[in-house]
Amino acid sequence: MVRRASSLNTQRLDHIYQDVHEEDAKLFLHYADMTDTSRLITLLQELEPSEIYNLAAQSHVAVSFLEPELTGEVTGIATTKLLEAVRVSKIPCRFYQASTSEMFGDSPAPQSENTEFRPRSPYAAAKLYSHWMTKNYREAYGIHASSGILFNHESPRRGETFVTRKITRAVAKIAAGMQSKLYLGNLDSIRDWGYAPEYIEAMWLMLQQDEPDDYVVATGTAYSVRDFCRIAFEQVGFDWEKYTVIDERYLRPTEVENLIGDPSKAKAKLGWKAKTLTPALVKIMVEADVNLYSK
Ligand code: G4F
Repeated sequence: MVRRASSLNTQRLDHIYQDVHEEDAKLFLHYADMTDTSRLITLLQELEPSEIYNLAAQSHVAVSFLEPELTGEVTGIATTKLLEAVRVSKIPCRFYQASTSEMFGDSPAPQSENTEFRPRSPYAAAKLYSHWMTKNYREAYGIHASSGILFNHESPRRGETFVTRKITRAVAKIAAGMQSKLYLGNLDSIRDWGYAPEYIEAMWLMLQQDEPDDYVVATGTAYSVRDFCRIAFEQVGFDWEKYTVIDERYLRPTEVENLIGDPSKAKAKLGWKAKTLTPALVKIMVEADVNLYSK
């Protein structure tokens, strides 16, 4: 689904999009908006999908403090609209909900499917609502609905305002003489950063199971924002401390300090295990940005 905008914003799909006849297309984008229930129903009736992946969200945690209500509408209530569309249309499709490690908030690490949820942002609270609604539609209506509780997953296609891409892009621009400093907020946060393509495979695996369920998807390893920054600058032979400046604008009203996943269940039931750990991920992302900016 794609939202209507006056200028194109689908650049990250350009590599799979082809301007060919609908029947030959690998990817077809349908105009729809997650806040429009009637459109969700007509689209489902038209397509009769076998699988639905709900990744729609206002997904930036810091922005959710500025736009809490919109975040609640799109990241929370819209999931119910989509689940309702599935229920009333009676199409026997499987449903994936993109839940998130942010739902754990300040619960002690490592976090598993049995860890208490203690959300610390409007984004996390909205995602937790969607998580519970997905579980409720599974139990109440027998819908094959699963939630993937994904820890941070990154790639060269990551949006530029998330910390990983902000860092790797800055490293490449500094190396190319196009930028002088990198301004960051909290360097002490610990995250469990994995490689997005592998996480997509885990999502798909969840919908191939006979029974729907919830799964943590993570590498099980921990690095701080400071570590990520240091490793990224090392890729181009620079000392991160010379270029990185703390800027209070990037601090959040409440922070999630420590997210480290326990992916044992995904390994046991889905046969899934992360192959790319954080240092290798940093290398992939820095190389991609160096290529981009050296051009
Ligand atoms: O890259 P981030 O903005 O990602 P965050 O908040 O962990 O959320 C991401 O991962 C979640 C999965 O756990 C997703 F659900 C969510 O949609 C999103 O994809 O920030 C990571 C950490 C935070 O602790 C933040 O405070 O980096 C810290 N940070 C420090 N300086 C910064 C910055 N984050 C951003 N975005 N920009 C900074 O300048």
